[in-house]
Amino acid sequence: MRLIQPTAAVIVLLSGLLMSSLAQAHPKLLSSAPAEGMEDLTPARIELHFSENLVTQFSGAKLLMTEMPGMAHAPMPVKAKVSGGSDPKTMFITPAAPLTAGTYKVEWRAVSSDTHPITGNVTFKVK
Ligand SMILES: [Cu+2]
Repeated sequence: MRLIQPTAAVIVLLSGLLMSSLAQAHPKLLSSAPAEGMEDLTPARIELHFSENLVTQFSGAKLLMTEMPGMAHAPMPVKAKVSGGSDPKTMFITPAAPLTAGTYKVEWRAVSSDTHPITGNVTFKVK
């Protein structure tokens, strides 16, 4: 009994440390260009900057148009290529054609070393 108690305490402590290091490994969106809620001239590409290195084969994004000037409509997918940057914390979404005026939403999925997918979105306007 004397030996078991400290061992159990050590195991609890170690699993606590492991959980917190896993939680820190979840990618967070630090910034984007265009930024959330911003209005921009047609961006050549959308950049997402995360807190962790991304596993590119499991990470991705969809680009949707949600509104034309003065008219909301069902989200329409916009053809775009998703790629990683030379910085593995970066994701680029490059539209196949210049974006026309309207509201757009990027729905992203980011996976880093712990393999748990984290999702989020960024909305911006093109004038
Ligand atoms: Cu995780």
